[in-house]
Amino acid sequence: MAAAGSANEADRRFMAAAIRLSRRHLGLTDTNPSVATLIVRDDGDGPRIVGRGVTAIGGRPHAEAAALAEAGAAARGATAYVTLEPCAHHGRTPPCANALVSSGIARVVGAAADPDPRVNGKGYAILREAGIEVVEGVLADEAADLMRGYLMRSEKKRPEVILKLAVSADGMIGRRDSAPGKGQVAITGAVARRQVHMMRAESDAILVGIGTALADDPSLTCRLPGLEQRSPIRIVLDRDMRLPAGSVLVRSARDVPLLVTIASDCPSARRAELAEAGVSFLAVDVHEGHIALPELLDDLAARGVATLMVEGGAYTARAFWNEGLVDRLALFSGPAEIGAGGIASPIDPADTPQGFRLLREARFGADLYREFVRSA
Ligand code: AOF
Ligand code: ZN
Repeated sequence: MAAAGSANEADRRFMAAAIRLSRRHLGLTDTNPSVATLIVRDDGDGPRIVGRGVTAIGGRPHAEAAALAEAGAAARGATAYVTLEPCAHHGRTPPCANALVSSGIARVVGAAADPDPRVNGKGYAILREAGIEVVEGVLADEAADLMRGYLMRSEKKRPEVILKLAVSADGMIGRRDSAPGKGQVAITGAVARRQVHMMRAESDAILVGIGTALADDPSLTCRLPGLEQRSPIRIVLDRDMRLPAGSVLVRSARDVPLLVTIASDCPSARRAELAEAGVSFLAVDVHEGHIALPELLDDLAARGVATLMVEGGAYTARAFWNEGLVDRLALFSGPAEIGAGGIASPIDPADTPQGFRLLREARFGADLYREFVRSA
């Protein structure tokens, strides 16, 4: 039986590199998390990466399989860095723990634990039983941070909700009575908007209220050069099915999936027309005039959504926030003022919201970005 083993500085460095690699397929691995594996060997002349892998687009093969294939015979006696506990189940691929054993790997350094009941400690146990030295939990929080949607969906059966909020210098998040076509108020600048597109690419779904869909006629796609194929499912909260067939959202429904959530008792007169354009529907209950958000989140998780980005508008943002459904707050503060007719932010942009902690802070052009996560 191998010793428990402990992590050293090089372990943390390679794990940090593996975690960076795991970002590559965020939002592209279906219900599977985007995991990375690095295989490192040291033949006396310093450590060298001989294999690297990331969970494939669509979720399979797993990261370990790709890294072992690249390493080939060089895996024998090497260390494998895995950002998630290697799987122990015969799913659509054989267990990665067994593949690591067969490869002759001598040591496995793992970051996050896998709550999937088919794994959940069994992966590490297989490795230990085979005499492999296992070190668990190295940079576990950093790895889990990138898999939080997967972890949330596995453990709580609902997606992680990221609220993107842009607050003006005078504390507003939008303007009231916005007429179609005239309602757009740019709070953030171009650099911050690119960051938002990156966040879209890394999410499974992006949601807006019908007010924003009517006022802005947005496309809600990721338009970063090279990442155009990474647009997530678009969701519109549209109790009464008011979304026009001529909207940019509906016209692009054949290219990027569009899900319209409607009241269960919504008359279906327009349904055929929108369905013809490629729109899908999700009927949800309405409580006191509003779509029941917790129920909607359950339904979305069941459909495989692990990370949901809520982009607005003001009412939708307030609803998610006030119902305590936000897990992560992506807060942009811009120098512009909205003035009369503004809708006040539910969050004071100068403070850390209660129950949250600041995860990172950055400047995008003239805008300040702060990301808060719910404290455990
Ligand atoms: C790994 N390496 O790269 C990933 C893992 O549907 P399957 O058969 O692909 O199994 C999905 C489960 O595999 C998922 O719930 C999680 O437990 C694990 N993900 N495991 O060893 C990987 N992505
Ligand atoms: Zn696996």
